[in-house]
Formats: sequence, C-alpha cells, structure tokens
Amino acid sequence: MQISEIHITPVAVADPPLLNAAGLHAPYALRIIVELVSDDGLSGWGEIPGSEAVRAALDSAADQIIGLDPWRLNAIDAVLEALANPDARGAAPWDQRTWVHVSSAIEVACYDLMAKSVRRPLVDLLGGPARERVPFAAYLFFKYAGAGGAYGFERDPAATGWAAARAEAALDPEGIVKQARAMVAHYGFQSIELKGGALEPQIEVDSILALREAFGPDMPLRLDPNAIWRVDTAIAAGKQLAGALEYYEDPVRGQKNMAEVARALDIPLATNMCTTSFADLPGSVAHQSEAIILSDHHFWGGFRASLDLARFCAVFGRGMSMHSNSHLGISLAAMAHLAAAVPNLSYDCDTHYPWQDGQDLLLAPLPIEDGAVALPRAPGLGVEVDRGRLAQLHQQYLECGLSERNGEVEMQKVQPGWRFQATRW
Ligand code: GKR
Ligand code: MG
Repeated sequence: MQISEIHITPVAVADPPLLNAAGLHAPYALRIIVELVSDDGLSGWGEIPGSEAVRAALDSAADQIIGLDPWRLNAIDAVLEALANPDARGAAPWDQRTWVHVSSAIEVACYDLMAKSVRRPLVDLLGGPARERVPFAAYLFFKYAGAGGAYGFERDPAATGWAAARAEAALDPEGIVKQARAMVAHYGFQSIELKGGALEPQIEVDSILALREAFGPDMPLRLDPNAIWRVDTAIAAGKQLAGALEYYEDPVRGQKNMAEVARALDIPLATNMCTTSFADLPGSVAHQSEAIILSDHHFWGGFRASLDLARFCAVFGRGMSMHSNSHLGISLAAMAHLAAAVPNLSYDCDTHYPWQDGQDLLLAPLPIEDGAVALPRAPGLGVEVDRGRLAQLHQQYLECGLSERNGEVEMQKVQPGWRFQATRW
C-alpha cells in the first residue's frame, strides 16, 4: 500500500466569543483537515488545530510523504523528524508547536487508511476497545453574548435549546449555572469542566461553588485557570474549593509551582500545560507536579505517543484524562478511538464539540448521548467526510481573514489595550 495523494485543507468553523486566560476566541476557530489517498483508492483523514505555520509545515512535508507505505510509520516519522524545526509550546492555553501537530495529522490519517484496508475499526489497531462508550465532560466558558461566525456577537433568533443557550452571555456564577444546565440537559454530561483564568479568581471560585450547589456532590467538577494564577492565589482559591473539585487543572505555571500548590492542597492537580511532551516527564517525576495528565493526540504527536504516555501514567501513578480545543468530528472520532483504547483512562474526556455542534463536516456526525460517544464500528475512524461541507468550511477560511489563533487581538476589539499576561492574578 502506498500514499498516492495528500490534500491539506484549512477550514474555519464558527466559534462563540469564549473567554480564557489569553483573551477571547475569534469568531472562527481554525482547523486543518488532512486527507491521504492510497494507491488502492482509500482515503484516510486527520484533523488538527489550524495556523498558517502548521499548513506550511504540512505542505513542506507533502512531497516526501507521497510514495510511502502508511503501515510503515517509523519511516514516516523519520521523514518528519528530518524536516522538523525545534519549536516551543508557548505560554498560551493551547499548544503552539508545529511539528507535533503535523505528525499527529499524518499518523491519524495513516491509521485510518490501515484500519480501512483491513476493514476493522481503528481502535483494533490500538489494542482494541477497553470500553465501547467514551464519556466526555461538559466544557463551560465565561463568554460574551453571541454565537460566533457570521452571527458575530448577535444571537441567532431562530435557535432553540442548547443552540440558543450557547449564544447567551455568561459572565457570573448565575450565567455559568444556566449554561451548564442547558449543556448537561442536551448532552447528558456526567461531569463538568469550567474554563477559568478569564475573570477575577473569586468569580471563578464562586462559579464552581454555585455549580456544586446546583448539581450536588455527585457531579464531578474541574476548574482550569490555564496557569495564569500566582501560587498564593491558587492555594487560597484551592482552600475554598476543598471537597468541591474532582481535579484542579493548571492553576499555576510550570512544574515547580504546580508541585508547590499540590503540596499545599488536598485536591489532585492535572495538567495539559506543564507536562506536555516526553522531555517533560523527568521533571514531572522529580517535582511531582501533577497527579493527572491530560493526553491529547494532537500535541503528543499521535496515537502511539499517547499510548506511551498512558503507560507512563500507569507506571508512575498518574491518572489520565484527555484535553481538547475547538474541533470538528474527525478529531472527535480520533479522540474516541484513542480514549477507548486506554485501559487506564480515569476521567471523562474534555471536548469543545458542543460549541461547534451543527457545523460538522461529517455526513453523519457522532452524537454525544448520555454524556458519551458510542465508539464507531465502521472501518477506520468510522466517519465519512461530506466533501461539499468541507469545501464550504474551506471557503469560510478563505473569507474569514484569520491565519492563526490570537486571543489577545480579539480581546483588544472589545477591551482596547488589553494585553495577555502569563501570570495575571
Ligand atoms: O479553548 O479557550 C480554549 C481553551 O483554553 C483551550 O485553548 C485550552 O487548550 O481547553 C484547553 C485547556 O484545557 O487548557
Ligand atoms: Mg487545560
């Protein structure tokens, strides 16, 4: 089997004005869709966060990927490693490296091809399912009013249910509880993550306490300030949240600071910011910076790397959860196959999917029901791309004028002069 064509398609999908530590989500989230076509006419798909830098890197690798055998992943790794430039994760909540994303897109598309060629669900190439249903968590955001995209900051008057609720502003504990009730009612989520780091810490602490009051002690809650708090702030907030959090995600920046917060509190700390690559694992062990690592095949470099991470978590006593960014259905399917194949996945996975629901590029988007995605059983990822929809989302990319994610620039449109600070409170 050989890879005979590669198609790299940047797309833009409407994203509401969600707040985080780095500012404001733009009206569109950028993704890149990669299609590998094999010489026997199969298509394998991958999806990763989009930026002009990632697109250019993929483009530079394309010629050398053509002609390779998708089953020979070590040979593909060697090609990508020879091209890769050193790059850094950066201080933003999301991972700004280029080549880990490129590797992930190509590897996932190769797995899709391999699994389709043997007519097996992709999970079977990852060791087979440890679970048939993959549980996800509600992902709440403080936000301004609006649904994003062409609707800008206006509410779509035709929307109902969750689609209407997701266009509402949420800037205080009451707004967050309302958002949570609508999202949980629609998707049946059985745990809740609140994106923090956006407003004064006390508002975020009060929002968790309000969620606890609204949903009771059986609903696991998590708070993620994306490393923007000082150690003293994080400890003071953590003391107020004792008994209310399932885990406390990246309250502070860096492994040493995380370890200091962990020692002061009786709440497990989790990360997708301080331990994000194999090079970080010795520091994780030395400092005991976190109790839980959020995997993410997009920035750990693919499925194999994520399974290696799972083994590290098992050996070194770390829990394992899964991180997300704004995404579409190819990523959701890949996340579901990976999560199904990790026996020691110990928490419900994150997903931003409800914020993009209804805009997918799949012919039959995977539903989230009772808080879970049923593992697709069709060959490969088990999803089919709607090529007309892919073309529309690409056109939207061409028209939206964005070439990278930049929350600071978006925030300045609302609050002139606003600047990102790596540590704010
Ligand atoms: O979408 O605003 C967001 C999130 O803050 C995202 O960029 C983070 O990468 O959700 C993520 C996280 O858990 O840190
Ligand atoms: Mg996080």
